[in-house]
Amino acid sequence: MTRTVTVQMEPQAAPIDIDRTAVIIIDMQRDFLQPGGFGESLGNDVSKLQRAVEPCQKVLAVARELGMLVIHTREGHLPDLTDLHPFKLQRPGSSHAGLIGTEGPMGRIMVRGEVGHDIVPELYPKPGEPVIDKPGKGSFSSTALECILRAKDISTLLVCGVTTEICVNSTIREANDRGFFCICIGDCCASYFDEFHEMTLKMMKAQGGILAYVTDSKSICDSLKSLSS
Ligand code: TIU
Repeated sequence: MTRTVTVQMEPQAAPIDIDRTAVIIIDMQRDFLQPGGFGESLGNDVSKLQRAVEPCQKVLAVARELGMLVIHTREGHLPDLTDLHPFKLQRPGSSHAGLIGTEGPMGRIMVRGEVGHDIVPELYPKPGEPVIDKPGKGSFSSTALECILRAKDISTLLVCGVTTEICVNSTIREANDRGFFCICIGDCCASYFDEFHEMTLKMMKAQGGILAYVTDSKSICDSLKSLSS
């Protein structure tokens, strides 16, 4: 029997088959959310990303209870930085040049295996949940994500994470081009820039949901919970 629920979204409500739907939590890492990491080194107020944590916890709890596929991603690089392209490291003329790989209070910035690279404790993956390590902004580029989604017959993605306009946006664009129906859960995403967050959500859902439909954690949780009652 299929488990289908209708979700309130913009530009319009739509049904989703939860057995073909995955929750993907993008880059909820200390490096972006906590002081002393990559985000703060770039001059950002990292406290602005905290607002996404609790809504993500709520969505995760319901998704796990229903046995949905939950996938986490982490942006970062190999310790020898061989997967770090020169432009990402140097950004010619930028005051932010050369940050990645340097020592910080949470270890080497954006390097796999370091404390700062890992996911914040509140949203830590459960055993069995795939964790995708990616060197870029999009979650499909140079990763096995598409392979995993196809193997599990996933057609719909509920997308959460940070930052809305960078890695969430890149991932949704990649997914959209690969034929996945993307639903961005707005309050489960956050940015260091309020206006970028708002405009990214607006842009995704414009033109009849050209990139993604947009909803919020309450709408998703209410719809999903109707299955367990
Ligand atoms: N700087 C910023 O807003 N974002 C990133 O560098 N990566 C992600 O969004 N994960």
